[in-house]
Amino acid sequence: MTQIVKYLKDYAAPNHLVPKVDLLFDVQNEYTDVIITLHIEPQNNEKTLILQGDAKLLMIQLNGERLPETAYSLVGEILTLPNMPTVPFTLTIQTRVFPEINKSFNGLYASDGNLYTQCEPEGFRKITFHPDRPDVMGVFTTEIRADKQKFPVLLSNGNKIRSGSLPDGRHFAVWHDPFKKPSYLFALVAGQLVATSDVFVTKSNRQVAIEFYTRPEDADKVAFAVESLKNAMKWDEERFGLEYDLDVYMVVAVGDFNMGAMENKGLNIFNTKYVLANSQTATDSDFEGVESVIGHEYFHNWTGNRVTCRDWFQLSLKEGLTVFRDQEFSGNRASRAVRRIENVKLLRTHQFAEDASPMAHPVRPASYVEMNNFYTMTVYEKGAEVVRMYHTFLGEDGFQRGMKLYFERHDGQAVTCDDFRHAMADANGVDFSQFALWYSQAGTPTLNVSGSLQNGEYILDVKQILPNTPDMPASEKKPMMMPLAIAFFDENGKKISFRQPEHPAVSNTEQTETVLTVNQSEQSFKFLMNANTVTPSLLRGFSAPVYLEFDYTNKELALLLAHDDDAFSRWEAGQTLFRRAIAANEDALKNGEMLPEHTELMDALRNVLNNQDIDPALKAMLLQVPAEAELWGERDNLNPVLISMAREALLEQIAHGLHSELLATALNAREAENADKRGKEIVFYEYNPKDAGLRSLQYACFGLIHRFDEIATIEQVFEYYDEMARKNMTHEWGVLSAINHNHDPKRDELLARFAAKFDSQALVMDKYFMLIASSRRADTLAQVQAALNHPRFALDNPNKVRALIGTFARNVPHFHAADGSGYAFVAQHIKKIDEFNPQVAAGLARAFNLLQRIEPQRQALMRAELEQIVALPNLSKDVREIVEKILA
Ligand code: B3K
Ligand code: ZN
Repeated sequence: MTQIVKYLKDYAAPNHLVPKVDLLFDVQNEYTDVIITLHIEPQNNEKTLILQGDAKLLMIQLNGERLPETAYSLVGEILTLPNMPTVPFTLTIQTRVFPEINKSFNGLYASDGNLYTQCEPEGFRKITFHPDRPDVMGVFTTEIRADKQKFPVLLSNGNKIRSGSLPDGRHFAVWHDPFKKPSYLFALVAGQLVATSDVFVTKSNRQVAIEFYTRPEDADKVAFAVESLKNAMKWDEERFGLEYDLDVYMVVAVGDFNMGAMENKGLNIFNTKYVLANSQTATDSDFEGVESVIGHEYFHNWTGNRVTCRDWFQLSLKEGLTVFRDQEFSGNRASRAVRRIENVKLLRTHQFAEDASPMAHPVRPASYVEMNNFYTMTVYEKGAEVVRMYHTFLGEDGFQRGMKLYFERHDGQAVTCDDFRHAMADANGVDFSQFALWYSQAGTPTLNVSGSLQNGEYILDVKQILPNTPDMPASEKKPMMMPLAIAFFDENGKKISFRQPEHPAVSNTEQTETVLTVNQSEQSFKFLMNANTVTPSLLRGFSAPVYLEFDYTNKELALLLAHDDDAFSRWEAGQTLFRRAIAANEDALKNGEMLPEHTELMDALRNVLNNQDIDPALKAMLLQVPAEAELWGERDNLNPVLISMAREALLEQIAHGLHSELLATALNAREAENADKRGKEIVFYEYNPKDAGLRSLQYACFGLIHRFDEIATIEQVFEYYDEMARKNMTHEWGVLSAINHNHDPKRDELLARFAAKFDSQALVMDKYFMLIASSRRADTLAQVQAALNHPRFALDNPNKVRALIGTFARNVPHFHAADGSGYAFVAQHIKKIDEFNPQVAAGLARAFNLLQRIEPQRQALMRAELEQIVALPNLSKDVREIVEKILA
């Protein structure tokens, strides 16, 4: 089957603009009729109008006159009208859609009897006909008519300008959005929902009504999201000078949603997971997720909605920038340093893996078959790193000058990543032409660095190595421009001051840290300093999204781990020690030898645990061993189960070697968390960043301690589970996660109690399914299969699928089981789910990403499953695109 590939190089400006759109939604029981009136302005005397639509077409009128069917043709999703006027005209089109049977959660769909829309990127065409491309922007007025009892709440973008009753127990509401917007930002919600209201007063003293819509039984879980929104609104005014522009900001929570949330103008629609949180049902990291997604969607109002993308290739223009903004915002929680490490860990675990896979693509993809497949870690997270590099080069003031110019030039427009880059360059008089390569070259660069000290002169040699990717061989790639932040430490862990003789601006200045501009394949940098031994601290703050190679000794790494004042570099030193220890374990396991002892690592960790000056949240991060996917790197012929065993073995070595230190650290953190609560009437331990840090440290330790003695552990946990569960969900989850791999039947009993207690809380049931699917126990696949029949599991609910099947697909020993049972299970569900929700199915298919780099036996098993999938006659283009790339 041939797929239609769209290319960036084929972009052409639209031949018809649609500056005004009037919509009427007539909601009936089994269907909804949609009448759209497009006010069309032809460009360049173009007569042929092309519209996109994938809805049942009932009729078309040109300037109010019905068109005969001979006046147009509809082939697939493309409606061609050949003889249209070359002066402005209106086209009125009626379609019929069936939301109750739409389980793709794309376009207009029903969930729990209510109606919701999802239009980004190309869902508007599932509702009606329109050019449906982001560079065609218009002012929308939307009328909704529906039964008053069944649909008491009727919402769309902008401000409500009229509402009232209609005959037969029906009513209507008319919404008008004064801001021009692309069709992907259109939204409609109708149903039985309650509003939690608040007010935000903007810096220019305008009152903005805040309304969060939920099911009545969830209204007790929105307070934190409302607070987060107000914080985000304030933060954007203070940091970026950006103010909200409508009179109302609405957020609607829905349990059936393909992703996290959607930034529709004035009417965000959210997955319940990122709105609903109270301490009984949500963990600290759930609270943090709510805060950052609420911030993210709000920040889109300027970076995405006011200035949008010219075409979908430019997606990172809004997503990379908005992720950068939400990362900067998530300010309440822990320290900046810890947040930075969390973001880097996410990038390196998932984006680096993507970059090393057949799905690798540049931050601005050059082609796609299904745009939904490109809402990726590369576009979002690497895109945010690209924005961060501008910031690192320009500093906060220079970056803000660039942002200001960007809005001055482009407010109300649909633009490109180049427009953003030009604004950054022009506002600062900096040449960023080489920097454009970040948007066109895929793959993770490697910086290979070496250093030598002679007579007070330290030379740092930097080589830049670019990888082959499926779209481009390394030989065609040009060296990239990136900031390399560095400092130097002496043998006592003190920072060394230095001069850069070759750097005219600062050649006489004593510095202790600097940012180098790397822009060639090989470069040397010279530093003058008074020192005998030098340990460089490189890529500080993770100043560029690259692999860094430097031949540190373990002793040097231990020095950095103990003394580096850059939290990322400090953490990274520890990570390198972990990686080395795991690699050594892997060799030993492969050769049937005794595991090495890792004395330097153990000593370094002991120092970390005993160091009372380290912030608890950072200490928890320092104890985290790299994730499995981080260990795969760019290796070939890999056996993921062996690597996983080597990693598990290290965890057990740490548990045994540092048992008493871990226990003392955990108990101290627990004591610190309890201290200020004694004697107070506390129902639940509430989320706050300080306590969250203390809790993350407790469970970082307990997760290890529980490996010390499985049998004693489960007995103890059985005793104190209720006490912990009474405190809050973070404790309850922490305890359950720590014993989740335990083979004792008491583990099953605790999980069953947990499920029974939270039977009516959908989001907590997701946690139950995650526990089942992430266990390393031998019977996990059987338990996952049984869970499919649990009354609270639903294959058509994306959160449930991700919790159970998605989690299982990341459970390395089980997904990669040598008999292929894990592959078969996931493949079977990809096929089933693809029949009604291609996006969710395509998400699962990415689990097979490792195909080309896995050892031959597993590779054959994986391949067999994938070949069966591509052979399906009705396979969606979403899954087909992913699977064909993996197999290619
Ligand atoms: N822009 C949406 C994502 C839409 C995904 C479509 N498959 C949410 C966000 O990034 O804020
Ligand atoms: Zn976004």
